[in-house]
Amino acid sequence: MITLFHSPRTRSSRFIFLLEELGAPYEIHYVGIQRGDGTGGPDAANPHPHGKVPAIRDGDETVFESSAVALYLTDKFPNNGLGPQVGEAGRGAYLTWLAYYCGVLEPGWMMQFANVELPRPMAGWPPVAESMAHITQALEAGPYLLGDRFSAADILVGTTFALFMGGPMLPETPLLRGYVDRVTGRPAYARAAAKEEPAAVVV
Ligand SMILES: N[C@@H](CCC(=O)N[C@@H](CS)C(=O)NCC(=O)O)C(=O)O
Repeated sequence: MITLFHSPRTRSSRFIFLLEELGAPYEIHYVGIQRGDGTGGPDAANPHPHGKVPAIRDGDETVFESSAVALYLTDKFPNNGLGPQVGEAGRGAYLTWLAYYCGVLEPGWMMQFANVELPRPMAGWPPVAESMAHITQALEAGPYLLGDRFSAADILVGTTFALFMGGPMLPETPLLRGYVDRVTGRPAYARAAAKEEPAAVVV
């Protein structure tokens, strides 16, 4: 049984989506986090060393960082094919997109958001325009990052695009709209959305 440490409307939401896709046995432990508006704070029940979400527990294992959690889960629950396994075609691209998401896309966006510029050889990632051109090229061949195959990498990237598309960080294009609709139109996404908030207690 996987325990997902989750806080509503955060980066952990997409792991309910992934766990639903995988058909994995899981429970959600709802935890508080420090929010952007200054409310909330770290929750003693959360095993994440920085009080963030997502984190998962599987027996004695604790896993955090979105890309690591995605890889751990798709390796552990391979049946629905959400991530190419070791030795399978597409494994290299899959690992690359998972690392690209957290090591290239997110830092680039955060730098743009904060209006910070690092000299290119110092920053380990290209500017957003360059990474978006790379992603666009992959999706044009697509329809998913791995071509025909929907994977957990699309859950990370597609749900992030769903949040930011149309805003100053991510102008909407027909290609991105189609991609986001394909990802968020999946039945597992709707099932996950129903579990996003803790069930209301009836008194
Ligand atoms: N790189 C981490 C980022 C996790 C993260 O920053 N999560 C936010 C919620 S979206 C959080 O927990 N913030 C609370 C805090 O920073 O204390 C990952 O992708 O797992």
